[in-house]
Amino acid sequence: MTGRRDDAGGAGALRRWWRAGRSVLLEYEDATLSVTHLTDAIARVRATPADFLPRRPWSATPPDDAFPPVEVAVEATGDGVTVRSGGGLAVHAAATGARVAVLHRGQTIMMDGDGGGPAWHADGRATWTHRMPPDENYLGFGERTGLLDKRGQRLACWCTDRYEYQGAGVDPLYQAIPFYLAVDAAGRSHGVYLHNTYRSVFDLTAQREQRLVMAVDGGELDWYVMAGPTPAEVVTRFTHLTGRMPLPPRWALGYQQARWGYDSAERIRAVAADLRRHDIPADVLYLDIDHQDGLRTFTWDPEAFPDPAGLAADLAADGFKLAAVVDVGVSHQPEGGYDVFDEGHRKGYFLTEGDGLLLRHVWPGLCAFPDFASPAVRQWWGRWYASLLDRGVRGVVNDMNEPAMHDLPMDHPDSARVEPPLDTPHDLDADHAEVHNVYALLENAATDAALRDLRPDERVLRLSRAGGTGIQRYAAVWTGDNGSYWEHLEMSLPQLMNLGLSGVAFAGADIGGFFGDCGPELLARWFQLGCCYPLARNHCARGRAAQEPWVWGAETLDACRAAVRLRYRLLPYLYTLLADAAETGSPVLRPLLYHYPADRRGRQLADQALLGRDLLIAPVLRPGVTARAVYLPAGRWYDTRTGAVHDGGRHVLVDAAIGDGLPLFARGGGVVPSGPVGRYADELPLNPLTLDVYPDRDGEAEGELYEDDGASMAHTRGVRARTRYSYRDGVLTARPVGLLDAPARLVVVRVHHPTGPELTRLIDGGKSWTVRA
Ligand code: MIG
Repeated sequence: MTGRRDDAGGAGALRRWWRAGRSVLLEYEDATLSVTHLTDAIARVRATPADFLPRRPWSATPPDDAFPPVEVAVEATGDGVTVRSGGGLAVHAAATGARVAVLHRGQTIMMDGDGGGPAWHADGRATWTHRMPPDENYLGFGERTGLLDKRGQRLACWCTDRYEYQGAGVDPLYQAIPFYLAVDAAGRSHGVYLHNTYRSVFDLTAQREQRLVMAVDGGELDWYVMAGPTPAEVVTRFTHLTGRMPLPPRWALGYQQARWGYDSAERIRAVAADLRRHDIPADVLYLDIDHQDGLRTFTWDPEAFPDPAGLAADLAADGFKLAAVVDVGVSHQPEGGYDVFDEGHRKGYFLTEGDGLLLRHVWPGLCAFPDFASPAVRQWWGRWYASLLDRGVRGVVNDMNEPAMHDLPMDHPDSARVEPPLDTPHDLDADHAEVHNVYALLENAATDAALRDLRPDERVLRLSRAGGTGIQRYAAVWTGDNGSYWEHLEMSLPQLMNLGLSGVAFAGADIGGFFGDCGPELLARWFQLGCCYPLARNHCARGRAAQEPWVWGAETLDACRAAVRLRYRLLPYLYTLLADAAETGSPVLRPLLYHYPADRRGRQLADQALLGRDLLIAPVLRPGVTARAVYLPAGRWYDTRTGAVHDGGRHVLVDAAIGDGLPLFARGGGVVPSGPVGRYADELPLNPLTLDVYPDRDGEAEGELYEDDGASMAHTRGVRARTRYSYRDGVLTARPVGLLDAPARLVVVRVHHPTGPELTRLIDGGKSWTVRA
């Protein structure tokens, strides 16, 4: 490394610059800077005191050349060099220090203040310091504890198994996504993605000095800036860069029941029967590590689960799908008898330490760990998923993939969580310091490739605990081992909203909390909120109090059932949101700021959320509460429980006893599709379709419905349609957009008139139609 000083070395003065392909390269005394426009609104900035590093196969972004060419204008003055796209995204590199300012359409959106810019430190870390304007808010950052805005915090990106995590300050958790969305006082937004898989830290604590520092432990200073100006545009651009999710099966939106400790086929059957008996709609049951033989991955306990295929078939006849857990630790059995270990060992597929295998403790005892950096290992790992799918399993959960491991046996009192040493070698000449944050991502890439191969025309539910940037391409995410505390109920909302802004639209927290004992009131409230999570799964740790909806008596059961039924009623709306996420990356659960970025009163709110554009939820997050204040942004809002109509831009106080159900508001201007409630998601056809029309102040409303067979990959079976509804001058019109084949069926149109009774019409709907209502 040239030009490194004792402590921090900067870039020095600009010597010369030139265009190299689609990049502009700037040579400073002690570093080189590169500026590359990938689209009109996305630019990449890299700086190095040495040579630029080659692209890694686990990069979450495509190679620069994969983007269509962009015209840029370059302008050099005494101050430095400006590279500007036709779309008005300008990157200005200063004449000294490789300090960078970013402008969008003439407005400065990022700035390196004094002492800003890139620096390389004697300890091997590198930092890039930007200005942190006092009125800017910072969201995203993947999966975090705490509230929405991360000003004042220090956030590390390092996939970490947080067994029994508590409180708001715990950091980091399982997902490492070094991305943030910045929103200024006027609501103008931009995003920054730090393209580096080593441990990184965003330091937003220097508020007085107005400094935001990005630090990396290794690799390169390499970041992308995405212009808005709206948060939605930033998220769309970030997911354009890092990928979007394939549409999951529609049933994955159904209620899901799990528990570590459902340890026999009989228990699973009993839970299924209880769900049906108590009239709780449900779609998915989970097999935790309890189904495995000796807790070994990809095996079945022959006594507790003697006939998995028979179990799956019986459950399927009742509308249930089975999902099963996969751990990355492979039981070390040198004496033979466990084919996953035998084969992996023989082929040299496990991580090593010195001359031997890297062995640590997980549930089955000492374990070896696959090296997912190797394409051959990924292919091999993927094939084992057949041992689940061939027995009727239709969902997989990749757990313990941070990777999680202990130094001593799990039941030893001094057993502590450890990590592979940072210098553990991986394939492609990498070490663990570089691979750690993509270890789970690469496992999920293996799972994804295998499932597409094993089930080319079936969408399989995939869930992962750990992951990194772009995990949404492969799996949904749950927020790991939370607890049965009110604080965790509250935290789940900002946690999932920030995940959504970070590209992970399909995610959920364990309903009821994983650790701790959930009581009736907390359970009921958790169902009310949890049934609005993109992924709604009740899950509980082994040995803790049961938390199925029926364990606390009639009142709790009724509240839980009502919450689940509301979700099933809204499945057409939710599925459309998932289709939108697959197409544009838009989150399902959104902070108010997503649609109202300039609204100062709404932008920090973490105790209410938008479910899509047209519904606003205001859950109760504290015990003993029977009413709550709800902030409604500008416009007209309808209380869906009472029919009351409010003008937004202010707070309203609403009844919120448990029996009142979830406070749920509809946006004036929206059309919300819903359907009949079956015992499981696909039991009943969407007939009749109900359209709730909520006119805005001008008497207008709009909405969309996406539908398909809900299960095939290639959309080969049944309908596939997107229909747009628009209401104006008392007439509702349905028009197909893009796709064809909206089926003929009954449609219940309910126009909510703020001044008169609501109007209901029953019509024969087909592809396109018009009705006066
Ligand atoms: O260290 O498989 O987050 O959902 O039930 C605990 C047992 C291991 C952690 C997962 C949790 C799962 C549990 N696993």
